[in-house]
Amino acid sequence: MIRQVLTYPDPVLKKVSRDVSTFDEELHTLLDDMCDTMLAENGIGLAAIQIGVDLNVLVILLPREEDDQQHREDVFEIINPKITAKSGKEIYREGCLSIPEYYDEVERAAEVTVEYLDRTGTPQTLQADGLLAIAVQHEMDHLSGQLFVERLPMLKRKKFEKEWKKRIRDNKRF
Ligand code: Y12
Ligand code: CO
Repeated sequence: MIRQVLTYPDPVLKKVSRDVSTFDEELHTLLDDMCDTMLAENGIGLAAIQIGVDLNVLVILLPREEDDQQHREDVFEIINPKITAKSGKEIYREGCLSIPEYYDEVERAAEVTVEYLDRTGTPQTLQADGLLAIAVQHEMDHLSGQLFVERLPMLKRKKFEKEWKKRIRDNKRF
């Protein structure tokens, strides 16, 4: 089922999410709905808080190199993630389904190691680089109530806030 994605500055997006302790049907429905919603909105990543659920759950689905298409079976379902190692630096022009039509450059670690649980509660380790590493860090920020615009330098952040207020005033928000 497709759920509604909350948009900035919805205060729910600032909530700190909590760990999942029960790996049941309800969690599986949440994960399936998150994947449906991400695909319906043309996203490549989504955190549960973006649909109003304050649990440490995120999904990421990158397009394949061979056909540039997203294949549902490639989805990473990441629960209670912890970054255990990071290295390097990379600047990427990010976007977010909660801040539609705004993209800006953010610096993050180029490689990360993430320990997490899958939908059955089984521990997994992911060593990510490239777009996957950026996506994991972007989505993990959502779990602590942080949006990528909060990582912008002050002047860019001010410009964003001005543009966004104008957009809300003009009722151009989705
Ligand atoms: C790199 C950087 C950021 C991430 C986090 C995941 N971000 C997204 O999935 C953002 C997707 C997005 C899609 C939009 O829709 C379309 O382009 C049709 C969009 O909407 C508009 O701009 C109208 C905004 C964001 C992962 C990896
Ligand atoms: Co986002």
